[in-house]
Amino acid sequence: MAIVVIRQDNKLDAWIKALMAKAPDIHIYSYLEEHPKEEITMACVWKQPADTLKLYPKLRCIASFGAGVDFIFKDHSVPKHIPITRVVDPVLASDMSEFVLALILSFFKNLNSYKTDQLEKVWFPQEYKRISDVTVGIMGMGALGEKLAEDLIKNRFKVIGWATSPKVVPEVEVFAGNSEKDTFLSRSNILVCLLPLTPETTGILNKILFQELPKQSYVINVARGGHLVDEDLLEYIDNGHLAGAGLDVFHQEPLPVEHPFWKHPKIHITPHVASVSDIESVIPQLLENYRRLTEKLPLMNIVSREKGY
Ligand code: NDP
Ligand code: OXD
Repeated sequence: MAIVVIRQDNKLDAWIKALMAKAPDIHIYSYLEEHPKEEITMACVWKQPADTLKLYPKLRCIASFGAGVDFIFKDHSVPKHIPITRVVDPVLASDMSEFVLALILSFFKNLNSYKTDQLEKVWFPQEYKRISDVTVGIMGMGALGEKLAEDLIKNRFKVIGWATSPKVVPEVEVFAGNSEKDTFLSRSNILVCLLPLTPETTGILNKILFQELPKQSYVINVARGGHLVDEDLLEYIDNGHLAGAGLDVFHQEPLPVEHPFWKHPKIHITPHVASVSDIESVIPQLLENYRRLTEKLPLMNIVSREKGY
């Protein structure tokens, strides 16, 4: 039994080093080195190259290094019978919540546009907005959405949520399913997307949805670029219906230099950093699942292949 670590970014070595330090008795390989493929039972992955996962005949668990698993489902070479797990971590959730809170406050305290004014030496006080003036609508009331809701409530925001199934979340009205989507949208002055990317949610942030939002709403997408129809967002900001957007995720990352989002004064861009898996906090759950695999116990945080998240 052994683990292979597969990720194409510059964090490959750091994760392997940290895993080895915490589990010196487990064989842990980088996918880039020569390794015995028939020994591998667990693959820890982040945006693996297509066709890599089918190389391991004894694979029994594919563990995402992040909360999202869309990149695993997108790779059609991934064997269908192998359980897929994901990260569910309080640090990831509180990091996301802090980030979204910062985006919300920068928007409605006008900090984004004052920064643009500063660069042009423009002195132009804008209408003052308070927390009591806005309702935040969270699309996706899962591990991250619920934590965000809790923190926003602590900060005196009115919060509503949307999920596939009904939920009871203290002080938050949660709408469920497509039949309640429009009511949810009509009350969201700030819309935060924290949905998983699935066939049902691809392109969900489009002009039909924007039209349902109150005028001058602000859209925050910290989930996946595939949720957003880029042209529709530009159209709805430029026609004045939306006040702007905070975007952390994009169809293509890094965002291509010629993309119109870069220079749009009402779009605030960050490079997919809203919440990043913390090595110290995530490694124990990866190793715990490896232990469970070894002892043939049920794995934690398995995603549903049927639902795609
Ligand atoms: P969860 O799986 O815990 O929660 C997903 C939520 O979305 C659930 O409430 C689910 O409803 C709801 N949902 C799913 N499909 C639909 C649908 N069709 N209609 C309505 N609601 C739906 O995910 P997490 O909260 O852990 O993570 C969310 C996403 O955030 C990840 O998939 C990832 O893409 C993104 N992410 C982005 C990061 C960044 O840095 N930008 C960092 C980490 C994650 P129900 O509860 O009823 O099943
Ligand atoms: C994740 C991410 O899914 O960082 O965890 O995007």
